[in-house]
Amino acid sequence: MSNYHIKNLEEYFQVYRRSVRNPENFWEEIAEEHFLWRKKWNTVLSWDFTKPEVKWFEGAQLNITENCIDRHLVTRGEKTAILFEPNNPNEAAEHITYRDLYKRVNKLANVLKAKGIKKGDRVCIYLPMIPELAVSLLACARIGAIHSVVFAGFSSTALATRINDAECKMVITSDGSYRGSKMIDLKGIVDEALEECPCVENVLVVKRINSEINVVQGRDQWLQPLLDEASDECEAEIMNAEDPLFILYTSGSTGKPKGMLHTTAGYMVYTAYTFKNVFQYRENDVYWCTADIGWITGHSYIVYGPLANGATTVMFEGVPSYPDYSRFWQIVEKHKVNQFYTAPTAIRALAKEGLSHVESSDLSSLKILGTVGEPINEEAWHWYDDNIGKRKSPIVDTWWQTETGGIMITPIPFSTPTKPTYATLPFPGIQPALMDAEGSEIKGNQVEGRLCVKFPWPSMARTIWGNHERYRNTYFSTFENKYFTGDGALRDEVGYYRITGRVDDVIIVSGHNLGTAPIEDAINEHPAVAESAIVGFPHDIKGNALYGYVILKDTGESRNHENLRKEINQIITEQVGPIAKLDRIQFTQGLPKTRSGKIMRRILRKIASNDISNLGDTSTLLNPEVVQGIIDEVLV
Ligand code: 6R9
Repeated sequence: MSNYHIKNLEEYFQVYRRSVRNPENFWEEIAEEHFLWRKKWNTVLSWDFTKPEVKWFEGAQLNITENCIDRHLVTRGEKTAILFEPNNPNEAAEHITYRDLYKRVNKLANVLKAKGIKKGDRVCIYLPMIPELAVSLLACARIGAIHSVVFAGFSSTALATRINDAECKMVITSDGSYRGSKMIDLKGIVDEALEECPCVENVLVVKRINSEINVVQGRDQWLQPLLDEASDECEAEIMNAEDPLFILYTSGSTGKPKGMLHTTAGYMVYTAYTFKNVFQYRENDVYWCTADIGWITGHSYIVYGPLANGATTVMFEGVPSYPDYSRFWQIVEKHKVNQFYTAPTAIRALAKEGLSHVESSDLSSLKILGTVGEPINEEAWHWYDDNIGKRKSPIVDTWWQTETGGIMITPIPFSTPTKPTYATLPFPGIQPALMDAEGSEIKGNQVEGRLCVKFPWPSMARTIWGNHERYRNTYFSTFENKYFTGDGALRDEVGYYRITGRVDDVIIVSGHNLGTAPIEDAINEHPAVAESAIVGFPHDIKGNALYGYVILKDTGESRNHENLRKEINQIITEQVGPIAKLDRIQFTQGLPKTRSGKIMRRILRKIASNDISNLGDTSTLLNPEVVQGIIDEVLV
């Protein structure tokens, strides 16, 4: 257990220095000691960022589910692996032991096989936060199928795009889902999506809300009867280290979503090692991450990282506001949660509701608090520290991305002194760099620049599914020989990092990454719309909200702007999903453009944020006169 648990700052620096001086040795030691391999590797790492090509633990063979489940059976067979807390607080929580999980995963794996799913096939998973979601990921991994989870809040159009891009043969979904007091017809959404998806042969349906569903003969089947018949033993497929484990889509600044591809061994080693250290997990702890498994945070830190450590991981089906705003804290008390990991947007929403919701619960079990997904503002950080952690529980502000697979910059609790709004120091093995606009690395402290990573780490995405050139172009072409994150950051006087936000056209709303392009495409489908541009503007709870500038076609008729606003948001809901709805829509005559025809979002952002005192240089615009026009419209 030499370097698995970092215990103090001195040890962090020692481990960090070693990890940078000799990365191969460092990761090899961790991989050797803490995992179950069918065969060891020949080479720890080979890499070339110009191609880009990165391979970890080549020659090794393993199955990640043997690491997440089988090997725990001897000592932890009766320990709770997944603690399921349903949407309805009156429905009993479910304690799924490692032995139960083993059986459920193997049964589903056998069902998938019987339906013709083989190693390398893609399976789309479109499920709410119920145990079958985690079980589905693991069942795919058991047989070497590549899972592609689509967040169950996405619309049928967004789902269809993702299914087609990965050419999924199967969809696993449910009749519907509970979200607070609402019920959502997931199967209906799948049916609509599949009208556009000829590649899907089978749909397996989990029964959750007992609703009537439309059954397409020969395609759709209820899952439970198939599970009842299936054996609970399924031999694990032996996977090569670099065999794909999953695809997960993330928004890009332009074009369709990017299917980030993660592979097996490196992802396992990195998520397990970061989980153990960032959350200082001890054997009998109860760990809860409130993310949805539809996002990378759920993949890495609800499912794979915790289970690889034999942890108890809570899965919550509901929302923080149902039945009321005390729900999170009641769950913490009920299950005596020790580590609690959530997003700044949730913290801000809960803070707004007042302390009475917090004070009614006993939070004394909490030891470590975490945040992820967007920069946390100082006020929210202090509210979290004062009222939830009672200034005793360190806050780990963890910076990372779908692309990075695991946590990259973070304090190590009880080792790294925290500082509000700072993600602090790189995790061992991570070599960040700040770059200036000319492409040179900015050395020293008290500097600000674009955040890059100079050296590979085991859980980095290996490609964009079906489009390696786009992968190279997006991440490895801006700065030579470096992975570019798309974020800006500053480094303070002691070397702590603070992430300042995206420097591209991705907008983070309530912690969800939204690309401007698909939303603008949706708006432009409205028959009255000629052109549109969206930007983010600061929002108390969501962090950013969306502001749309819309140019209407000149038809000579007068239009009812309120109705148009509703219609535009309706189209966005259908095409992208409700999370992408616009908070404000301004109908305008023109958009500021550069001479090459690119919309100058920088100016639109400032106007949307009510910050018109310093719009910067507008003289290079093709049409500088439209800027004043847009400002005047706001003032009316
Ligand atoms: C894990 C996850 C990635 C983007 C990332 C950055 C923002 C995430 C952050 C943070 C400041 C943090 N981000 N964590 N910004 N502080 N602690 O969220 O992945 O959904 O791909 O988003 O989120 O802008 O580039 P993903």
